[in-house]
Amino acid sequence: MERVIIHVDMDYFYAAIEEREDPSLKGKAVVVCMYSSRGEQGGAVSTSNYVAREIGIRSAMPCRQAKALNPDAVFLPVRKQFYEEVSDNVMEILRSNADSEEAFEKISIDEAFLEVTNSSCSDPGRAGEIGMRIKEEIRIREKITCSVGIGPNKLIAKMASSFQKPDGITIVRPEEVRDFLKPMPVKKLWGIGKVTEERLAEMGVRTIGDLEEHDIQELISVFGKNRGTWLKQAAAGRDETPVKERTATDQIGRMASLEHDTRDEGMIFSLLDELENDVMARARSRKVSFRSATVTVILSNFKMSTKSRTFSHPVSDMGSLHESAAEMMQQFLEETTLNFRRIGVRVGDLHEMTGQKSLFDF
Ligand code: TTP
Ligand code: MG
Ligand code: MG
Repeated sequence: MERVIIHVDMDYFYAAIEEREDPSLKGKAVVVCMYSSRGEQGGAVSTSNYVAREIGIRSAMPCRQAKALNPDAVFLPVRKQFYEEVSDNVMEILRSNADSEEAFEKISIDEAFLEVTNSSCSDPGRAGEIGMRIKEEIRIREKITCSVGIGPNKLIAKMASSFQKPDGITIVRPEEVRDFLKPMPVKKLWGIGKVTEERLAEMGVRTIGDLEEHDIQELISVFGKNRGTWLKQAAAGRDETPVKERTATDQIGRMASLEHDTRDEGMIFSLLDELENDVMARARSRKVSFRSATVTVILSNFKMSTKSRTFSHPVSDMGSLHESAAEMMQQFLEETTLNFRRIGVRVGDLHEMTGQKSLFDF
């Protein structure tokens, strides 16, 4: 049975909540700013509503620059905890529309995947009705809007939800996947960052269609086996990753800030080592092995990205964690030219190590 996946992303989330709380903001340019601990001068734009976007105000832009673009815009400080409460409510609505409690995956404060293969009888049209119902429920209960994407996998659903924003719904049927992707610039492919985009441009690859037709051997020689193969698959709209909840109890993780924003590999990798040691110590005391490792990076523009690796079997040794975490961190460094602000490591898919001897015992 062909899978049907829904991706939901809230529209201008933080600013939408602020508009809801204060109706006098309606129609005005609203900019939500993250003022760093280094004082109001250092702040960056978290998000802005669509009125503010029309005059060029964007996430991650310095607040000072946003003020220069529109001195009359309303500037508000981030109220993260409050937004998280709204997020929890929205996530409950989404989870209740998934095939099962487990067929749900929150991927950020304002977006999630839900699988509806069963409840839609594998019919994208019926999934569209579920999508409309979700939009309605969120609008009535939380008084904010969202955009919905529906596709045969997570990659397509995610890209579909940003196709029509705000308040949109986009259905991409399996037979439409190719035409949907083909004309888009490669940077729109979920998972392609600036560095990859630039390297592909040097190879004459501009659209996802170009990428799909490109010689796989050349992609592998430039990007390595994993990434090269992934690029080719993704360009064809193929993605088999399951919708799977990452619950906090099934994970052990730690995050920390670098002393200052930096790209210095010495500083980044020594903090990474420290975090790995901490995570390993906690895994040992809980007597668990793990099957996945995740590295999180928050960049100087506050953008957070994560990468994960799944091992073929549960592991419990420092070497496995260290090797995969270092590799992921190296990739982050290659994919962006920005400084790093915070980094984190976590292990997941935990397995109890009862009875059996483990590497720890040696
Ligand atoms: P997004 O979903 O990327 O953006 P958005 O919901 O504000 O707007 P859109 O309608 O385009 O989806 O991010 C969700 C929230 O995360 C956003 O409201 C604020 C926060 N955020 C930051 O704090 N910094 C950032 O750089 C980005 C991109 C988002
Ligand atoms: Mg959003
Ligand atoms: Mg989002």
